[in-house]
Amino acid sequence: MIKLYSWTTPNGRKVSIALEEMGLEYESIAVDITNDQQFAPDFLKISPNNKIPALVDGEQAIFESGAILLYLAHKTGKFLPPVGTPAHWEVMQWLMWQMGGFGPMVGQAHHFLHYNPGKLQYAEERYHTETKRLYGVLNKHLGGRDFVGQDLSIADFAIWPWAARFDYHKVDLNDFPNVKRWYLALAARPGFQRGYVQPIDVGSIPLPI
Ligand SMILES: N[C@@H](CCC(=O)N[C@@H](CS)C(=O)NCC(=O)O)C(=O)O
Repeated sequence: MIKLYSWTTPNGRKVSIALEEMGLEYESIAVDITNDQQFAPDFLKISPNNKIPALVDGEQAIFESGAILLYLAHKTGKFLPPVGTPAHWEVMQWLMWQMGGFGPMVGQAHHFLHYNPGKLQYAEERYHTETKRLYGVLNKHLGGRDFVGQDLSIADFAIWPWAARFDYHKVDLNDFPNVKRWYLALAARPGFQRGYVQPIDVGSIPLPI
């Protein structure tokens, strides 16, 4: 059976949501990154960058959430349109947008605004401004659409768990109505709800007022 090594963070939830939506059986293994379990020698063998998520499927071990999402999409033939179609590249470009921007920049916003407030005003402003800029880009894209791609895809699985931390990066989803509509619609899916509470349940999906 597939083994998912993960923790209760956006990057971990991307993969548990994907596994749930794909209907794949998996064992969810908690790697408590607040207690340095990501540095355990056995974990470093499958995730040499000492980060969750990582996945083992038989002989295949794989780390980096974007690579794992692509692996699962290729394995199942689900949630990624065929290579060579415009729909495929639309999903890929938004997946890369998340991996290169919406994850790293919003992650920095969490570091300065949520975990270390008041320590460095310049950094707080820089990452808050960039986070809101990225929300603006996503909000514009989602105008008149239900999903990031033409249908539900690994791009939604990648982006949504980061938006679920809107309170950490101090974004009011009411300022981004298309993002809010998309966020709430996906939050209502049983697959997202099951994936959100992996590998341990620390509370249900946050809903904006
Ligand atoms: N680019 C990586 C980022 C993974 C990542 O930042 N994971 C964090 C939790 S969300 C982590 O494991 N941090 C532990 C550490 O840095 O020691 C991915 O998308 O998989």
